[in-house]
Amino acid sequence: MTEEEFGQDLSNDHGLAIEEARPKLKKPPLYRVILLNDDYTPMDFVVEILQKIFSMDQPNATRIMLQIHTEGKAVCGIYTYEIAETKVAQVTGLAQQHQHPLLCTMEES
Ligand code: TYC
Repeated sequence: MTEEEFGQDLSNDHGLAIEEARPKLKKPPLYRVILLNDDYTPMDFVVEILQKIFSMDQPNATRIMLQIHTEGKAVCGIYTYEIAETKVAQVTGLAQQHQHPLLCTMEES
């Protein structure tokens, strides 16, 4: 079959390129989990929370606890909504069990 018969010249793209469809993966919104200072929660308890709930080693946990103590608050981690919500609930639960007034909140990052 000649090109004349087939009716088109497939060897010339006239400068047009075909782009592969990109998968539409939206990044989820992220949330900062924040611990607030108070006058009564023991420093050791906060260091333990930072180690257990926020997976910090002892030097980092101590540094962040002191930052909260001196500056009033600090970001302890950044997570997707459900994970941030779970961290807040875990901290709040542990604080209540031990009757400490420690407050933990989250805000969109
Ligand atoms: N300010 C508390 C004290 O002097 C210690 C503390 C640190 C409390 C961090 C809460 O998120 C906090 N015992």
